[in-house]
Amino acid sequence: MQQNAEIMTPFGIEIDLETGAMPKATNHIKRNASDMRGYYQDADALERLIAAADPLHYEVFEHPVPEVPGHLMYCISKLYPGTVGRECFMTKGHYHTISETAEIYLCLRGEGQMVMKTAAGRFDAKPMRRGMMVYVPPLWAHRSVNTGNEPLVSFCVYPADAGHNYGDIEVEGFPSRVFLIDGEVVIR
Ligand code: PAN
Ligand code: ZN
Repeated sequence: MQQNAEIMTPFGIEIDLETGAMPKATNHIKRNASDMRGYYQDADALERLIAAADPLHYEVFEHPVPEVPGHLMYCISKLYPGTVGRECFMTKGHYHTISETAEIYLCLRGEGQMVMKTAAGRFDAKPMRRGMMVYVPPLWAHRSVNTGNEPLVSFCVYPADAGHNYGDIEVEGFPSRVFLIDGEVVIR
């Protein structure tokens, strides 16, 4: 058998499938409203939110593995509910740096949408709710959006060497946004 990767000792860790809590997570990424400047349509509404409380927007909990081919990175993504104007709280969204890498999101809690786009201009959105698995194929940028009133929690798995390319989405954005208008989810 060919042996390129270093031998790693197997491990198991606990994940609470109701809340997404991963007690052994060692990496904790936090994004507040003030980290989201430039992402929402209503920039003034975002500034008001920042001035009022600068609430926590989303968190990612990771128990890292080596970022080399063959390994699988996995994490819990927890996106809080809320709106900026009428636009639902969302993650920044990204392509993978190695763009030919896919990702699986298994939704554990909450309600939302996974919005996706390709560089060539295709757009798609898939609903997220407990028990839904969204498969993000290679080449699709992805952003999760919370349309509900509790945290949107997902377990994500992707190739550990994939990397995150935020710059292209900062420039291009997504062709559609997700709003809550009179209690209805509107993607436009
Ligand atoms: C997820 C995301 C997580 C946060 O783990 O990184 O939901 O979203 P942003 O990275 O767009 O801020 C993932 O897709 N990893 O590849
Ligand atoms: Zn990703």
